[in-house]
Amino acid sequence: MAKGDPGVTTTRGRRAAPRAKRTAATAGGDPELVQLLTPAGERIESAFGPDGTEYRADFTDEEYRGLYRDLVLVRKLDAEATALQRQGELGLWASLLGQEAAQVGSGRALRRQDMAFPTYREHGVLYCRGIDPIMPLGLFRGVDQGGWDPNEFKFNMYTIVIGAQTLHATGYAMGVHMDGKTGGDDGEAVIAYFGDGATSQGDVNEAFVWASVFNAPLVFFCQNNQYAISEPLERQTRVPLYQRARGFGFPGVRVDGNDVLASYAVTRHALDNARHGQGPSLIEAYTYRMGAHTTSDDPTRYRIASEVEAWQAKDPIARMKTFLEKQKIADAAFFAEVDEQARAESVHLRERVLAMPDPEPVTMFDHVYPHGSPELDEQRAQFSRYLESFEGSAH
Ligand SMILES: Cc1ncc(C[n+]2csc(CCOP(=O)(O)OP(=O)(O)O)c2C)c(N)n1
Ligand SMILES: [Mg+2]
Repeated sequence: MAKGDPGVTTTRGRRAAPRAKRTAATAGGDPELVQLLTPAGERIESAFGPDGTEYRADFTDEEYRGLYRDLVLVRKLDAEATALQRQGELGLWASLLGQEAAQVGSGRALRRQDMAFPTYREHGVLYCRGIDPIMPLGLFRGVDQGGWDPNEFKFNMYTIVIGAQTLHATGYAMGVHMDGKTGGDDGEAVIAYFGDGATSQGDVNEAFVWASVFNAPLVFFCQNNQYAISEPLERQTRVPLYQRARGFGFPGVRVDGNDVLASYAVTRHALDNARHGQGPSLIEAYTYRMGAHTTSDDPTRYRIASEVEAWQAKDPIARMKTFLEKQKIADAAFFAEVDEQARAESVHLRERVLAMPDPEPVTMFDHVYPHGSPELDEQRAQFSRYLESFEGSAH
């Protein structure tokens, strides 16, 4: 890792973790889980992965506050989108509630040159990539295809087909490697997001094989939120998901996905290994989908309230707030200011969603190919004639 980056070394201005040597194991945590911030907001100095890698993350106070701000903003924007769907303004919404730390931690660990391949739930990563959060709302409102330029933001389009983006990411990462863009600190790494359910897909297993044997600079980032719609984790696997990596020939690690600091540290480490030519790895971010699968799902049909309550106690934002308060890194005025920013941004988001114009039906042909095609031109003309055939048509 480059000098001066969070998660590397303790340099001037950075707040070192508390002196006492506490690791995940000594803190009474799960030794299988890399954790740097407990649900009670207690900071752990370092934690070890299954291959003995030591993970630490030292941030400046400003960086800690920045991560907290990201978490709160992302949750608020997500809540606003859910409300907009309930009021009929979006066709559907896939909420990230509960998964903010996994997404903000990994999203902030990306360097500018790194490329990300999301599913349909990565609104927090999208936010970290600097994309206007209005963009996915256009997609879920059904008025555009998402709208952002994947090359400009180094964030591919949302992918609904489960697991397909892991193959796209593998091909892209193989290209990065063949173009000689790996090997140094300025090398490019690629990250592919997917869920626990996706690990049962053929695409994902093929991606594992190809990435492994071609040494692709790729981080497989699995958010294990315990469910694939109504299917619980035990219907996907008999072993912890991170252990699957070993059979494909690359390292795997399980991180506390509700811990933004550990999610950052583990992802940064894996990305840097990839960019230096050390090949792929798998991160299993152990987390929980606090809401419904999407707004068309009712989770009370297949899971019990006590399970949700148990995860509520591991909330990613609450533990960060407790930590910032205890360490006097942030005061009441800061928390109030963040809340106010989140409120103002969500109001602004709502206003812009309501103002989104409905597209002309014929524009659906516009973005199929960059330069069109004769066949498509004919289809467009045919469709236009059809629309014009209606009495009183403005077309
Ligand atoms: C190839 C394919 N099969 C089925 C579906 C329907 N489907 C949409 S989401 C989903 C569950 C995905 O679960 P998981 O991978 O755990 O991701 P999560 O939604 O929990 O983030 C399924 C089966 C689909 N979109 N694509
Ligand atoms: Mg899932």
